[in-house]
Amino acid sequence: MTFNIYFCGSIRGGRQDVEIYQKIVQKLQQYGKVLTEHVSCSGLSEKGEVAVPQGDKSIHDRDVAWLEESDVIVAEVTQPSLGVGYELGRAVAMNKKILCLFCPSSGRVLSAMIRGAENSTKFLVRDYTSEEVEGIIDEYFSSD
Ligand code: 6IA
Repeated sequence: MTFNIYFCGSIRGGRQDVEIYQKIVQKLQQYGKVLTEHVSCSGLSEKGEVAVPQGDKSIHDRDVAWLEESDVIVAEVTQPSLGVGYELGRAVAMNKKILCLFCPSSGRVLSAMIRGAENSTKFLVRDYTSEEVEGIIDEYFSSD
């Protein structure tokens, strides 16, 4: 089965982890259509200003529509981002399947509102290293 996959990653929260976003998105593309491939685009800066004639409201409304259309949400949650947290809250309210990926070697401690949402069924949180992340994604999609 191929999925509609919504990938979440920090934009205005900071773009430090864009290389790992690219690795994750490339892997996810083996399993379906990544609706939000632009999140991993290295040309997109923290200001999120790469040709945005439409403005923030249309970005929000389009992203919420894509969340509705998605089968699975995969979020890289190491770099704290208000937008990613908001997307995850909306996705929980929509009863979507969610995989959060966190890199402990960053030295950060994940928000309790994300770590604490893990329920072993629809909302999973996986700690990863860069070498492990593709295997974690394979395991997630093969256990479906
Ligand atoms: O608060 P943040 O900016 O860090 O939120 C990041 C999250 O919100 C991502 O997972 C995206 O899905 C969503 N998001 C935030 N800004 C944009 C955006 N900006 N476009 C699409 N989704 C966004 C404009 C860039 C575009 C013209 C390529």
